Amino acid sequence: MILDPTPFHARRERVLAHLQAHGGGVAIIPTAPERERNNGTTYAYRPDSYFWYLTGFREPEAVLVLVAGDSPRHLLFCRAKNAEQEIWTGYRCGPALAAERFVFDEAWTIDELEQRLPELLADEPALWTGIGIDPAWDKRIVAALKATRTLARTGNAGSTSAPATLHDITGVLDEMRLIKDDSELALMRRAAQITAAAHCQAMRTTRPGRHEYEIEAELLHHFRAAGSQYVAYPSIVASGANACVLHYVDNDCRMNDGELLLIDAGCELDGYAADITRTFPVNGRFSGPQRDLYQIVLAANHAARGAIRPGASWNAPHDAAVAVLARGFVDLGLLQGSVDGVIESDSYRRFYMHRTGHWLGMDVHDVGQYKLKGEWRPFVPGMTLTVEPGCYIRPADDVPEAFWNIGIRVEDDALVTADGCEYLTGGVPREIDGIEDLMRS
Ligand SMILES: [Mn+2]
Repeated sequence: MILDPTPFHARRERVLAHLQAHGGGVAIIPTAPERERNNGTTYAYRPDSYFWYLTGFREPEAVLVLVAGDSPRHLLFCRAKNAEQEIWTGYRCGPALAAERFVFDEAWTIDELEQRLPELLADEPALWTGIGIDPAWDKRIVAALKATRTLARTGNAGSTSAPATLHDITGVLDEMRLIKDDSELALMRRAAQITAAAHCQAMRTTRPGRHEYEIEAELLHHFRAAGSQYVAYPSIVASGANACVLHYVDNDCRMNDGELLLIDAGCELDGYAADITRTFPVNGRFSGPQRDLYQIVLAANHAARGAIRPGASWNAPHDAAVAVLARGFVDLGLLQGSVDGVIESDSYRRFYMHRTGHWLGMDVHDVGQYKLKGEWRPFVPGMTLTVEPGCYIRPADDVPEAFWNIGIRVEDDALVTADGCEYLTGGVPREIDGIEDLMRS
């Protein structure tokens, strides 16, 4: 695969500029380890998001090192070429070609990491890395610092020292990742398109008597056939009462006439997630009570979308969605009292117990603070987030039976633009007419 190394190189330059502005030092960022699933088989490999964001390099057993200072350097440790191993587990780029293709000043084999780290850390003022994420990595960092001190005592006539300061680099990287650049947005748009088309296919192929897993298979087929590498998270395909289980992933029930089907599924394309939820009738026609509830959730989605613009608070779309949902719950007789009372007492949370969105990016629940100094942060162009109001009605004596076991969520992926927000997920209908028309086609 031909890959453009330019955006990855530019991000590393930004990290180096940050180090430079904060006393210099060396940044060390490892990729994710391979993980065993059971008895000698591993999970599909997925690189660490920070490492991937800064390198574009997808092989396991690799470490990025950035050295600030008068002559900044981009360094990579990766697996050596190995003719025997490559027969079994596939191509390895090797340091020489990796340095050329991914634009590193130098690259070495991963076996040299332990020996070279003390030399790279000697006389540096600070070490920047992810701390407290992976205990195995924390141990390696402590060992490298110890080895650097030993080097300082024994080598070079006592003229060297180990870094005096240890910085957690994830906060710096989180703020960078929160604002998407053009190459990231291109991938997120494509991931959203693929996912929207898969949801359309799910709507076209759902009918009473089929099983949830058959529809999951339609989604997976479409994701992979369109070139995406993984699902961004386990797909939720929940018919009837299953939709009231927020993280239902068994997907093994038969779908019945008269039920709704809630699908929360998204693909991951070249490291970027999409996250879409649609809810539609198994038989292609919303019933009266389903329609009443659906219109309320849809109106909450519209209201939340309208509250997203630069300068608005992170919490504004949630407040807007809650206001619409609370009004709807009171109007339908699901909750008693005034709309303000329902909001102030949190009683709406009986039917809407989650928040209205999260950051979206390389991780489906992407990195980035939601508050700054204790206050909800304002939106800035280039941020991407989900908008996902819902309602979940379990059977109860004080709830009209017509609404029992209805779970609805309408989730879209939003980009904050210069003057408002844009949905990346317009490729799958969310209005009742659009859904029913598609299911008839
Ligand atoms: Mn979501």
